[in-house]
Amino acid sequence: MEQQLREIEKDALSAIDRAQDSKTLQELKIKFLGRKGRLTSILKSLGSLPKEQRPLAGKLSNQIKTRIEKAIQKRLEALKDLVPGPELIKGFDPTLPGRRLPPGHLHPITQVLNEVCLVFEKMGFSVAQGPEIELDFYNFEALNIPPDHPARDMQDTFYIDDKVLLRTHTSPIQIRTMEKMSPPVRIIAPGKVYRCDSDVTHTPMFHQVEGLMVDRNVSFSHLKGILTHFAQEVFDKDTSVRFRPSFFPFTEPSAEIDIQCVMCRGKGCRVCSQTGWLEVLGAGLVHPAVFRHVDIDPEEYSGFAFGLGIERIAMLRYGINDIRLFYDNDLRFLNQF
Ligand code: 2NM
Repeated sequence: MEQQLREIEKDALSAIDRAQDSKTLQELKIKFLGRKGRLTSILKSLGSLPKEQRPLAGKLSNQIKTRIEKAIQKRLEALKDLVPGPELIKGFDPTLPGRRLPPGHLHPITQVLNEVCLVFEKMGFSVAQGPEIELDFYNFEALNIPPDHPARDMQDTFYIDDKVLLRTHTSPIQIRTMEKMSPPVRIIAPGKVYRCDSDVTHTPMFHQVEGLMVDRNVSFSHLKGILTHFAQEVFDKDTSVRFRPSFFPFTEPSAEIDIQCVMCRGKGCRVCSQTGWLEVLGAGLVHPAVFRHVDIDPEEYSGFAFGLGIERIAMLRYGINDIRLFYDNDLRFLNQF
C-alpha cells in the first residue's frame, strides 16, 4: 500500500511539473484527486486493511493528497508568471533565440548625396535647406529667369497654381539664404527637385546639390579649384576636368564641367558618345541681377554657384544605365549598394 501511494505521488508531482497550462493541471487534479481518481480509490480501499495499518496509511494518503493539491496550486501560480499570452501556452519555448531582422541600409541615392555633401562640408560649406513647394519668385524670378523663358513652360514645371510650384532646382534655397544673411556666404543646398520628364535618364523627382559662395573678390579661379577638387574626390584622384563655356540666366560667365569618361578613361565609348568626356556639373559667377534681387551690392561682392544631379553621379559611379532602377524599389537591385 505504501509502495503504491509513493508511486502515485511521484507520478502526480512529475506530471504537474511538466504541465504547460491550467487545463492540463485541471485534468491532472481529476486524474489523481477526483471521485474516480487514483488516490481516491486507494483511500476508499483503506477499510480493507488490517486494523493496525489503517492509521498510518490514512495519514500518508492525506499528506500526499495535500502535497499534490499544493503542487498544483504552485504550478498554476508559476504558469501565471511565466505565460502572458495564449501563444506561449502551446509549447512555446521563450528561451529559444529570436529571429533576427536583417539590418537595412541607406538608399544608394542617399549614400551618394551624403558623400557629395561631405566633400563640400570638408571645404567649409554649410548645408542649407528650403521648401519643396516654392513660389515662382524664388524658383524663377529672383534667378533672373524671365517670364517667357522655356524653363517656365508647363511642360517642364509642375505648377500648383500660377504663383506656386514644385521647385525645379534647389537654387531657391540659395536665394532664401542670401535674403536672410549677408556675405560671406558659403553653402550647399541638397534636396529633391521636380520636373515633368520621364525616360531612362530622367525621373519626375530627382536629387540635386547646388553650391554658393559669396564674398569680396570671389573669382572664377576659386570655382575651378573647388569643383576640380570635388570631381577628384568623388571620382578618381587623377580624373581630368574640363570647363566649357555655357549659358544660364542666373550666372555670367557660365560653364559646364566635364570629367574624363569613367568607363573608357577618355578613349571614347558608348557612355560618353565617343567624346571621352562626361558632363557632371553646371556653374558660373552669380549674375548681378540675382544679387540685386536679394539686396547684395554686385559692385562690392561677387560669388560663384554650381549645381549637379545626384542620380547622374550615382549612375556614372556604379555604371547604371537606367535611372528608374533607383525608384523601382527592387531589393535585388538596392541590396547591391
Ligand atoms: C547651376 C548652374 C549654375 C546656381 C545659381 C544659384 C544662385 F542662386 F546663386 F543664383 N544657385 N545655383 C547655379 C548656377 C546652378 O546648376 C546646374
